Amino acid sequence: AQMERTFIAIKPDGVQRGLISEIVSRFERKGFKLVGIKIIVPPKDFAQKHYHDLKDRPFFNGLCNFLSSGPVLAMVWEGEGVIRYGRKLIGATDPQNSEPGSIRADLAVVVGRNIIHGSDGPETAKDEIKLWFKAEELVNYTSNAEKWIYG
Ligand code: YYY
Ligand code: MG
Repeated sequence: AQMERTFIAIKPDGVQRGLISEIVSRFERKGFKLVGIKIIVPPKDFAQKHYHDLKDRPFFNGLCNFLSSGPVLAMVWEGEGVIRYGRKLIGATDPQNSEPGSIRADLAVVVGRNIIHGSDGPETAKDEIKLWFKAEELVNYTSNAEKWIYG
């Protein structure tokens, strides 16, 4: 299997709405492997680093204020194709356009409160994992289910 890792975060709205287990279970049941997890309130300057690509957008300040307004569940998930497929599980940025069955479609209504973040490609996955986690916070292990998931 071509194992890769992606950064997934449940934003303060998802945490406050009690959606942690619902969202974690969707990645877990799919067959992806959780290799890092923690809950933190990211400071504003940290949120600005995380969303630096969007610094010229009109919603940037509100977005960073929101991300740092409460606890965020930060995770690293591993699996074959997890970067691209994680984005499919999450759904389109605006929940009004997300495919039914996706997390944002099923659990959110507006773009500014779309409850979850996922890295959008291999480079951002690498950068975001490094920003949010120390190397020693990520674990390497073999799940007994892997031979049944990957054959
Ligand atoms: O990667 P993704 O979260 O799907 O969208 P981005 O284009 O990276 O934007 C990050 C974040 O910004 C989005 O999840 C909600 C917010 N946002 C917004 O509030 N209004 C927009 N028009 C676009 C994005
Ligand atoms: Mg993005």
